[in-house]
Parts: sequence; structure tokens; C-alpha cells
Amino acid sequence: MVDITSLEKKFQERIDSEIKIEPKDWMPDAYRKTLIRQISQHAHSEIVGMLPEGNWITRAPSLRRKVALLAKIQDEAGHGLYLYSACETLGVEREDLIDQLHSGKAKYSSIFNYPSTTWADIGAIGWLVDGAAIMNQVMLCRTSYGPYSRAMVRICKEESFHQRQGYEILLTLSRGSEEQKAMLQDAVNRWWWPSLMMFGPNDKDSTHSAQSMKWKIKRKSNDELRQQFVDITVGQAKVLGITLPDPDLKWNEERGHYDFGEIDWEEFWNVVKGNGPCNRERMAARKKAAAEGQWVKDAAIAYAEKQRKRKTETSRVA
Ligand code: FAQ
Repeated sequence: MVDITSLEKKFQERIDSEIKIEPKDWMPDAYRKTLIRQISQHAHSEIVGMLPEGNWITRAPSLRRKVALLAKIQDEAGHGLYLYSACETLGVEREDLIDQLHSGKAKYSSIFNYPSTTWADIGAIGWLVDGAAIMNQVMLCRTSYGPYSRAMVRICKEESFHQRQGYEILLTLSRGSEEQKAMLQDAVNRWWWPSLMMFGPNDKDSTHSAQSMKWKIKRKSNDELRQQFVDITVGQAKVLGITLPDPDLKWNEERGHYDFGEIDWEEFWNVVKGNGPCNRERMAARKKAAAEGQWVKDAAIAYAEKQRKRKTETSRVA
């Protein structure tokens, strides 16, 4: 009989020795389950995350801006695909994951349920949303599950480019007319708090953190990463000549960090539960895209099947 306790002990020893876990290795069911949960949520976030930016493709202020925005959104589709592939190595079907998203069972990042109402929002998404995503994802390059960790290395390279293009949009606005400066400030006022929410609940309220840290799926806690993000971002805001919408934000000499105000957790959980400003709109857009793209999937499957048959016939003749 298999001794689960000794398998679990060996598994934890591998993690503690920084040996990556690969798809065919033995792993506890709960490790597999939490990875499927986190990686699929992450994949869904990348795909739903294309929508607020997609809203501005036809209205980008110049050809150069349009090309960069298109490329960024395509990168995000690619990130979603690497992550769905990484998730499939854990024994789940991509179609099932997508069904869970469409039926409202699966979560995706709260941030993508806010509207992008002006061009400055595209800069703010790049600077703050990609900035927060990178802060979280750099540690995930060292996550204990091999396929996830390798996907993250590639994703992080692209995300840092996204963050810079967003910041550059804002820098341009900051040197523009009074209206442009006001548009920049307004976008940052609206995206600041939702960006801080991206890191998840406070450590004391985080359901999965302790176990995920033990398994080295997560290397830093939600609060640690949020603090790191605030510390880095304040200086960048000064260069833009804007204020961050938090009267409690101030340098704490003793802690060597910025103190910041309390997040509106009621708003956060409301958005997570599906009642944010754009949750319904986002899901409707995803479902419409899936239905309208079904013929492409059908055609690709039919083509692959035809190729497979042709190969079998050729090898029979030979
Ligand atoms: N939104 O126990 P914890 C991007 C849920 S990618 C919604 O702390 P955990 C790229 C959490 O799932 C952004 N739900 O959970 C881009 C759990 O619920 P469950 C996405 C949230 O997993 C940029 C419950 O709360 N990044 O932005 C959120 O240990 C620009 C309790 O929470 C990733 O997914 C939230 N913000 O820590 C694309 C990174 N926070 O599952 C386009 C990978 C928490 O029990 C444009 N994920 N919840 O039902 C992670 O690192 C982790 O999953 C955390 C949450 C840190 C997000």
C-alpha cells in the first residue's frame, strides 16, 4: 500500500530543497487543486484583462499608440494561452476551465471589472495594473511548479515592457495641456485603490497564503507585495507631478516604508462576488466572443482531423 505520509514528506523535502515539481511527479491533491485554481484564475485574468484596453484600440490618439496598444493586448492573449497550457499539465481540460469562467464559477482579477473611460486610463492600466501584476509575478518566476514558473519568466519580460509603455503615455500627458494633466490625475484617482486590491485580502484574511507559502507556490505574502508596490510607485508618481488619492500616505522613517490608508474591503469583495461596475459586461463580452469564434475552433479541429487521416493513409501506403 502507498504510504501517503511518506510521499508528502518527500514532496515537502523536494520543495524545501528548491527542486521544481514537474507534471509527472507525485504531488498532494491539495497542491494540484490550489495550482489549478491559481493558474486558471491567472489565465482568465489575462484574457478578461484584454477587454478594458480593447475598448481603446479604435480611439488610440495616433498610429504609434495604436500599434503599441494592439501589441500589448496580443501579448496578454499569449499570456492567457501559456497559462492555460501550464494548467492543462495538471490534468484539466482548457474547455472546462473556460466553461467555469463563463458560468461565473471561476474568479479572475477584480481589477478588470472597472471601466476604462478616457485615454489616460490606458496609461494608468499600464503603469499601475501591469506594475502591480509584475510585482506579484516576479516572485512567481520562482514558484515551485515547473511549467508555471517557466511561463512566468516569459510573461514578466513582456509585462515590464507594458508597464513602461503605460508610464510613457502618462509622462506625455503630464507634459501636455491643463486638460491632459487633469485627465491623468483623474485616471490615477480611479485606478489607484483597485490596483492595491489586486494583491488580494490582508494576510490575516487570506485563505490560501499560509499553505501556498509552505509549498513555495507563493514566495511573498499579499501584504508584503502590496507594500513593495506602494514604496516603488510613490516616487514614480512624483515624477509625473500628480498626487495619489490617499491622505494617509506618508513615509514612515521607523518602518522604512510608506504608510497608507485602509483599503475599502467591502468594495473589493463586492467586485470579487460579481457586483463590480463591469462584471456583467465583461462576462457578456467573453461569452459573445466564444460563440462567435466557435466556427474557427470547429474549422481548426476539422483540419487537424483531416491531416491526421491523411498521415495515417500515407504511412499505410508506404
Ligand atoms: N481579484 O487566499 P487569497 C494581470 C480571491 S494578471 C479576485 O489571498 P491567493 C496582467 C482568491 O482567488 C492579474 N479575486 O488567495 C494584465 C481567493 O478566492 P478562492 C492576475 C481575488 O490565491 C495586466 C480569495 O480571494 N494575477 O494583471 C483577488 O493565495 C494588464 C482569498 O484570497 C494573478 O492571478 C483579486 N484581486 O492569493 C492583464 C497572479 N485576490 O480562489 C491585462 C497569480 C484574491 O479561494 C492588463 N495569482 N482573490 O475562491 C496570485 O498570485 C494569487 O492568486 C493572489 C491571491 C495574490 C491574486
